Amino acid sequence: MNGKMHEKSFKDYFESPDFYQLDELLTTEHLMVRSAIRDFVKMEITPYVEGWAEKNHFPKEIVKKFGTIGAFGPTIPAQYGGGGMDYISYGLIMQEIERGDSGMRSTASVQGSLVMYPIYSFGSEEQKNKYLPKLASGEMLGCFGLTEPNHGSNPSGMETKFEDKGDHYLLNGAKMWISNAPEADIAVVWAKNEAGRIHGLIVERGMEGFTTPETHGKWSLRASCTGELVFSDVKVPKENILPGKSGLGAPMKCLDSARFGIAWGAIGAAMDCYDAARRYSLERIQFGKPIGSFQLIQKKLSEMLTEITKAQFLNWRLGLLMEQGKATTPQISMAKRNSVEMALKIAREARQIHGGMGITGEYPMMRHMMNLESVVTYEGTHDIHLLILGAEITGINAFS
Ligand code: TGC
Ligand code: FAD
Repeated sequence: MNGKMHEKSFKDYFESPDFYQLDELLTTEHLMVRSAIRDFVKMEITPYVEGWAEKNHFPKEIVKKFGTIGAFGPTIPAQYGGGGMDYISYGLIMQEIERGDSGMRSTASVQGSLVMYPIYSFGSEEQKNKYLPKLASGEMLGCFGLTEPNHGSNPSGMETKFEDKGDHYLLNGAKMWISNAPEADIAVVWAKNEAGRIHGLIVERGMEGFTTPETHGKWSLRASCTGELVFSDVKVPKENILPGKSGLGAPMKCLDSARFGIAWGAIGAAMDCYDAARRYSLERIQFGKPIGSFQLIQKKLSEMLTEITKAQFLNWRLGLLMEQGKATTPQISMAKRNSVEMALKIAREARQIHGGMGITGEYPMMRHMMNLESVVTYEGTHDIHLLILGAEITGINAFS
């Protein structure tokens, strides 16, 4: 099915707030990248996304389109097909895509941060040349398998394992809640060897014993596809192990990059809700006046703009720290946690400003709100990020 079959005639009037003139801190390249992705989202995502979400449809054709506009692996060097851009550009791309839909941003951030990043950072030269250009162009779609049915917040307990069989590895186990899985051509899978050490393996669709059943019944991220990865005696060629890093630190390093993308992305969802509420408050007349003239509505809008502005600055500073290689995991946790909580609150308030109309797909808030319930859970739940911060503050790890 193509996008047109799910088309609804939505006109996208989005205008982004820049209350503290943060744009002056962005480079010409940043502004160009943001404007290109914003135009793309207005043309290719927002007119259709309500229809996709309503029908729980992942528009596979978006993958090649994302490849064309450079949404996959923006920070990966150009020699491997990436954008060779900085982290603020990456953040802005995620912000604009999630302004359209969190599920669309999931597709892009999994491909860039959780598939291309580990292959680029821990892969062999052969692996980089084989996979990265195809992933960057959207010719290939990837997914990242860390979470298991019995191990979500505590991935170090994972049960998926591989044995060295001389000329290949034999992989057994299962991963759950994996974005892109049902449509992915490859999976970066984290599994333990005989000694209990975690390694990354590249598993390709078509390998015998490897299946990717779809997860049905989601009320969230309905335009994104989610599934399981099931490994039943899968023979993985030895050249498919990522040689550069092992241990839990390897997948966690990928998550640092992906969580950074979410911190920016969630602001996009918040901006979309705020902007819709601002416009509605000027159009909707009650008691003979626009509802925007009532103090309680103005309070809601003022608080939304304040929170968006604070989050924009936190992310911008984090982008610079990422660029300098100085950003820490707790700093990233703070930004991810702050942005998603802020976006969820704004989605709820913006929905209220729309009254009854707010519960329909005529406006984006309910879809963003439902999507954000996944965003607040994946890549570390809200409380897990709180505990990562708590450990940083006190020096005491609440997990152990
Ligand atoms: P802990 O003892 O803290 O650490 C174990 C080892 O890992 C190292 N490490 C890191 N290394 C590099 N970067 C990081 N960010 C790291 N975090 C941890 C650490 O140094 C240690 O290494 P070593 O050599 O000393 O052994 O681990 P713990 O067992 O206490 O677990 C806590 C932890 C960190 C796993 C937990 O805080 C956590 O983050 N849980 C959340 C799990 C999670 O985020 N899963 C995400 C799955 S992927 C996903 O959701 C994709 S959704 C994508 C989409 O659709 O957009
Ligand atoms: P649990 O870990 O079972 O947590 C349940 C509750 O217990 C949470 O509230 C949690 O905060 C709390 N809790 C757990 N431990 C503690 C503690 N020590 N102290 C206090 N509270 C605690 N994973 C992937 O690997 N790849 C993907 O692509 C991917 N995509 C996803 C897409 C979607 C739509 C969703 C919903 C999830 C996805 N995930 C993916 C999985 C996601 O990362 C996990 O859902 C998340 O890490 C939480 O794990 P869990 O669901 O098992 O919850």
